[in-house]
Amino acid sequence: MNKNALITGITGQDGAYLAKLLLDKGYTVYGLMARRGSDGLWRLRELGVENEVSLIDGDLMDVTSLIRAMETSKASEVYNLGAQSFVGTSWTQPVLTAQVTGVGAVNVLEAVRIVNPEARFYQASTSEMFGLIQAERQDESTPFYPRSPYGVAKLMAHWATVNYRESFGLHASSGILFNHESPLRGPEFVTRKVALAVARIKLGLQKELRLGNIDAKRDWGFAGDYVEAMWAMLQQEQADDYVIATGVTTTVRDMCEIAFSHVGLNYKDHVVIDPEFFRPAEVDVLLGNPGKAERKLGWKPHTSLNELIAMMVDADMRRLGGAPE
Ligand code: NAP
Ligand code: G4F
Repeated sequence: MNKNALITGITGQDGAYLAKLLLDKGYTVYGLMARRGSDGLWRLRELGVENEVSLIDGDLMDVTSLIRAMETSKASEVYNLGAQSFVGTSWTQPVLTAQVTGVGAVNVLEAVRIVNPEARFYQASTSEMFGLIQAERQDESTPFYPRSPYGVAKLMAHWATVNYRESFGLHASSGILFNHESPLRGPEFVTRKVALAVARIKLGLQKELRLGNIDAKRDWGFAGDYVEAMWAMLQQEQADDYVIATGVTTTVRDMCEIAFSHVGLNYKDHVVIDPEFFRPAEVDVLLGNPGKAERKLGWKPHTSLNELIAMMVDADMRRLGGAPE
């Protein structure tokens, strides 16, 4: 095995897990890194791979930097994970979201087409595209109905991936991934927000946790399991699109119950509903059907929501200096 891979979004949650997976498989891993003031390498450091990857300066909005990244990396597999990925922010920064999350994907596809059209391409599509769901369990044939500027931008990127496959014959696949979480999740997303608050409350550092719509339901899996599906898609002879999910949906409320009870607390004593965290349009429920991925990729999730939330709370307890439960 002597393959080169390029990952955009390598400093994000999935980028870090995917980098580790590919390194373990013997790949030489390059990552596109946008210039930032703060330390962007903490996730790669936590997984012990900070010094194993080669970072290339670049930005999804600058196609010339992507062409250079393709030339430098000589990648035969390109994973486009970079995005403005927080749904809430997409209402306050819709144009940036469209540029990074939507046009950014087209920029990567163009760089692949120009520099090495033989390279295999993965697009990080999302269950947010289903939005106002048109079927009780969403699969690859369920119509899309995005409910946020983020969902709209991702839909553009998704169809661009399909279009480059059909127009130019690129080996371009799209993973329609449902929510996936981990101890490396950004603190703005609800599972990590809850895990961090639970750890802080348990250690006496905070008393309440302010949340928005806790009746929303999500199909939550573990990011470490989901990056295996990304890799598997690019190993197929034919490029295609796949739903990646657990097939189980849970309310934010019940997820809170799991997290608080893990450390012997009752969520009802601490959760406060705050209108600030409600969204202009909500995705009420998501529930995926990963049957195609199981049949064609041999992929299955291995981590239950209880295990996942326990792992996240324990990691935050450890980071704060408390003993995990
Ligand atoms: P994440 O933690 O937010 O990571 C996003 C990455 O994109 C970060 O490395 C970020 O770098 C990078 N990025 C942002 N703007 C950029 C720009 N202009 N140029 C280059 N890089 C830029 O997201 P994630 O949870 O790992 O998700 C990975 C991908 O899967 C995203 O595309 C997301 O939309 C999609 N997705 C996620 C889920 C999920 O549940 N996690 C589900 C479906 C799809 P900085 O940190 O330096 O800004
Ligand atoms: O954790 P969330 O912010 O994730 P959301 O909006 O489902 O998006 C995530 O999953 C998508 C896949 O479906 C990805 F494409 C996307 O990039 C991202 O990774 O919110 C989950 C639910 C929402 O219904 C939200 O309204 O939790 C609800 N919620 C209730 N209170 C909250 C809060 N969400 C956040 N972030 N913060 C709250 O206080």
